[in-house]
Amino acid sequence: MKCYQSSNEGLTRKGVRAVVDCIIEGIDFKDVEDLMGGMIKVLNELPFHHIIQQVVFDSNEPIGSSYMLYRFRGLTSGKDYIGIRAVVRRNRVNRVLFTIPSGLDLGLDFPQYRANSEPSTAEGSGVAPGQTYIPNMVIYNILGVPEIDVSRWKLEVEGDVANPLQLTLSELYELGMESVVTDFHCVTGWSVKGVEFSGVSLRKLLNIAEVGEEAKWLIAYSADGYSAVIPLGEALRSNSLVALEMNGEPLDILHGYPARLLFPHLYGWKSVKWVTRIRVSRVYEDGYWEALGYHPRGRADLEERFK
Ligand SMILES: Nc1nc2c(c(=O)[nH]1)N[C@H]1C(S)=C(S)[C@@H](COP(=O)(O)O)O[C@H]1N2
Ligand SMILES: [Mo]
Repeated sequence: MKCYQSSNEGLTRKGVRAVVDCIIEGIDFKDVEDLMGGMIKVLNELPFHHIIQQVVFDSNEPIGSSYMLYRFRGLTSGKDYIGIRAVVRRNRVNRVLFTIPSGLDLGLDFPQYRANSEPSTAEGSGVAPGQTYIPNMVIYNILGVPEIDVSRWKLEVEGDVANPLQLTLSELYELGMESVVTDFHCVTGWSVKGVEFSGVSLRKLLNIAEVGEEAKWLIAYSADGYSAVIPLGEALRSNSLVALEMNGEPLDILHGYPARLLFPHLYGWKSVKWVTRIRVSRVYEDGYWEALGYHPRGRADLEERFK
C-alpha cells in the first residue's frame, strides 16, 4: 500500500485539514458489509487507526457507468469524523481516501503525490465512454458563488513565464475572440452536446506570456478557492479557451462570469469558473478534485476519471 497526502485552500475552506490517498493492491467484495470489512483492514495499517472507534456506511454514488464511490465515516470519540471514500471499479477497490477534518491534528507525514512530469500523449477515440447525454449543463459551485467586482477583476498569468500578465476584462476582449462548439463532459457521468463557448485562445495567452521551456503544468485558481491542474500540452490545444461567452451571451454568473476556462477534451472539473489566476509550473500540484483522487489529466475520451 502506498499513501500520499494533499491539501489546498479549497479543502481548507471545506474544513478539511488533509486528504490521505492510499493506493491498495485491490480488494474484491460482494456487498457493502464486505467492503466495510476491507476498509477496516486498510485503516488498521494507517497511523491514525487508533482514534477511530467505529466505521459506518454513509452513501454511494456512480461516477460514470463503470465506477462507484462508496462513502463511510470513521467515528472518533469526539464530534469529528474521518471521511473514508473507496473508489470502486467492477467490485474491486484500488484506492481509498481519508479526509482528515481541521479539528484533528494527527501530525501526518505521508509524501505528496507527484504526477509523472511528462503527461502521456496517448490518443483516444474522441468519444467519451461511460457518459449519458442530458439537455443542459448542471451548475456546480462546490465552494459557493464568489462575489466579483468586474471593474477590479483581473486575470493573472504567472509562474514559469518570461512575461507575467495581468489583464482586465476589456484587455482580454481586445486580444480577439474565438469560438468553439463542443460536447461538455462531467466526470460524474453527464454530458451535454454542442455547447458554444467564445473567448480568448489560451494558447495565444500563454504565447504572449512566454512559457518557460521546462514548464509542464498549469494550475488555475478561482476567486472562490477552487483550483485545478492541467497538463501544459492540453492547455496549448487550439480549442482551449479563457471563455467569456456561452451560447452567444456573456457567461451567466453561475457559469463563471466574467471568465472561466474551457478544455473540451478534459472532464469539466478542469474548466475552472470565476478564474483569476493561472500559474505555469514545472512541478505538479493537486487542485481541489485531484486532491480527492481525481486524475491529473482527466481526458474524457480515455476515461481518465481517477488517478
Ligand atoms: N470555481 C469552480 N469551478 C468549477 C466547479 C466549481 O465547483 N467551482 N465545478 C466544475 C465541474 S465539476 C464542472 S462539471 C463544471 C460545470 O460547469 P457549469 O457549472 O458551468 O455547468 O464546472 C467546473 N468548474
Ligand atoms: Mo463535474
